[in-house]
Amino acid sequence: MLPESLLVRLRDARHVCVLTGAGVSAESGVPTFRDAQQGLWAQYDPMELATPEAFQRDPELVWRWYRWRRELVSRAEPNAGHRALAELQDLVPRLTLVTQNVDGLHQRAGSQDVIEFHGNLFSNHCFARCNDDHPVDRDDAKVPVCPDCGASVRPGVVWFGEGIPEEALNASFAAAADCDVFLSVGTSSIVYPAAGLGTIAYESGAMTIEVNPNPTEQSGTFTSTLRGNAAVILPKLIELLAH
Ligand code: BJW
Repeated sequence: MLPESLLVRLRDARHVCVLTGAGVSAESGVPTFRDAQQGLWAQYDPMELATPEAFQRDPELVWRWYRWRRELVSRAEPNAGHRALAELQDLVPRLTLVTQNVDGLHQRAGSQDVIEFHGNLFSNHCFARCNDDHPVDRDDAKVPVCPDCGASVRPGVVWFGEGIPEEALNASFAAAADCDVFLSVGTSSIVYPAAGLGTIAYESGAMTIEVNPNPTEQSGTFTSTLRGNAAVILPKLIELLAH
C-alpha cells in the first residue's frame, strides 16, 4: 500500500529527484554489487575489482570482468521499473534522474538527460588520463593500448577513490537541494557521495522515500520506506499518479 501523503506530495511536486542503484536492474538479470554473486565470477569480490589498484595489479582480470558485464548488459532488457521512471518524466513538471548504474538501461527505457554518477560501462579512456576528452572506442579481448601515449585503456566508470565527474556531481547536488520529493530506489546507500543525496534533500525540506525490498543502513533517515521490488512498486506508483 502506498501512503496517501506520498501521492499528494508527488501530485503537487514541482521537482522530483530520483536516485537509482543496482537493485533497479536486478530484475533485468544484472547482478547487484553486494547481494550474493553467482556463476563464473562468484570467486571474486566485485568491490575488489572496482578499484584503480586492482587494474594496476591485474589489468587483464579487471578488463575481462568488465567485458563479461558488457556482454551481460547487452543481452539485458529494461524492466518495468526502468519503464515506470521513463513515464514519470511526463507526469511531473521536472524530473532529475541520477543513476549510480553504468548499464544504460534507463536510457534504453526512454529516460532522458540521465545523470550517470559512476560513468558508463560502454565507454573507455586512457588509464594514464592523457586524453580524457577523447574516448577510446575499443572492446578487444585483451586490454587495448591508448593510441596517444601507449598506456592501458580502462573502462569509463568511477572506481573507489576516484572523483565523481564534476558536472554529474554538481547537477545531482543541486537537484537534491532543490527537489520537493526525493526517491532512492534499489541502492544499499553505502557508497558516498551518492549516499549523501537523500540527506541533502531531507535537510532542504523534501519528502524522501526509499524503495527497496530490504532495509539499508540509511532506512531510518527517510521520511518513508516502501518495501518491495522496484519493478513492482514503481509501476504501481505511476499508475496511481496517472489516474
Ligand atoms: C533491490 C532489488 C529490486 C535488490 N528492487 N531494490 C564518506 C564516508 C565514507 C567513505 C567515503 C565517503 N566519501 C567517499 C568515500 C569513499 C568511497 C565510499 O563511499 N566508500 C564506502 C564503501 C564507505 N567513495 C568513493 O571512493 C567515491 N569517490 C569519491 O568520493 O571521490 C572523492 C574521494 C576520493 C578519494 C578519497 C575520498 C573521497 C567513488 C565511488 C565509486 C563507486 N564505484 C562503484 C563501481 C562503479 C563501476 C562499476 O559498475 O563497476 O559503483 S562500486 C558500486 O557501488 C557501484 C555502485 O554504483 C555503487 C553503489 O552500489 P548500489 O547500486 O547501491 O548496489 P548494492 O549492490 O550495494 O545494493 C543493491 C540494493 O538493491 C540492495 O539494497 C538491495 O536490497 C536492493 N535490491 N533487488 C529494488 N528488485
